Amino acid sequence: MNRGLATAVSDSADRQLLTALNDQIEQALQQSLERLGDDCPPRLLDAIRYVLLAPGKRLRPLLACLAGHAVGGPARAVLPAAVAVEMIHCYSLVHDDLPAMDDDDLRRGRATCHKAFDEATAILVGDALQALAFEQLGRAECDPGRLGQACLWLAQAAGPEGLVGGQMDDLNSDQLPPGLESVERIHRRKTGAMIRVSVELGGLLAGGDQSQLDGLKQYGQSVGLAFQIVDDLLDVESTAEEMGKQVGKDRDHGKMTYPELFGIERSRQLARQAVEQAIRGLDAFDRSAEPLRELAKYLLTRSS
Ligand code: GRG
Repeated sequence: MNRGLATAVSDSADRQLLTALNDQIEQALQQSLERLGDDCPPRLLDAIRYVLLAPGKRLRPLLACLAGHAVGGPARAVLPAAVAVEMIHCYSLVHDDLPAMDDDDLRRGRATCHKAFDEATAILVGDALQALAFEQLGRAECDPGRLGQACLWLAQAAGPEGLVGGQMDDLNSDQLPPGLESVERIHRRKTGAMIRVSVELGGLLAGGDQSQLDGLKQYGQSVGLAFQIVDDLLDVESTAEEMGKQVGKDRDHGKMTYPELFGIERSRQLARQAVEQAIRGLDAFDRSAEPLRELAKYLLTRSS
């Protein structure tokens, strides 16, 4: 995603920024595992490395870093949060792929964790990544009040009222009344909460003030929604090769998705509206928020 985005933006300074952030994120992810010592069993470490360093789009860490840039803070202040959100995201993918949930064999173009290792290891990788995320965030060098707030926001976004609650409702979505309200309620938590909090943490750790954080929250919420609508459309229109994961499963499992409820054209329109709403959240920001605006527009054209 970030390489695709970097080539899509026209301004050369923004292109350079995106390329530099991409490198810093990959480096920070690698470094986050280097401090793990002998008490971490080697097979567990191998599996954590396999999952965390697999070629993902790094959307959430990039959003955190770009939100930090928008409020004028240095990337190094935000990188611990960028690593933390990617760790939570990776744990959720590993658990989602397990036989008890989506039962997938392919993720990021490779065998899923439980296929490459085994189910027990995959469960423990998820557990470990969730704990490591908070350890990483705890290493952020910032005002203790902001750090406490960051831990709280991340726990809420990842927990039973966020990612986990959204996943639970998605698994049981055949018991919910079909319609916009149900589908938005699921996606706001399952996908949206982690995307929104990535943006918020970037702004918070980089020193953003309340009105900046409010604008970033609106941006994060709407970008999360646009991302999910496009993900639903790609599940219908794309191939496993392009996506690096199985496609068409939502329909096969009777999941409540935007194309299922509204058809392709209306779903595309809803995604465009969500992107416009996201960009409006950045009205009070100057040019420094341009990469965030570009990213929101790019989401509509992504093919993986
Ligand atoms: C197990 C608690 C728990 C939650 C699982 C991640 C998840 C919730 C479900 C995955 C199913 C899915 C297709 C969700 C749609 C949005 C999503 C999270 C897509 C994957 O994120 P990307 O596209 O992945 O950012 P990469 O691999 O690029 O990081």
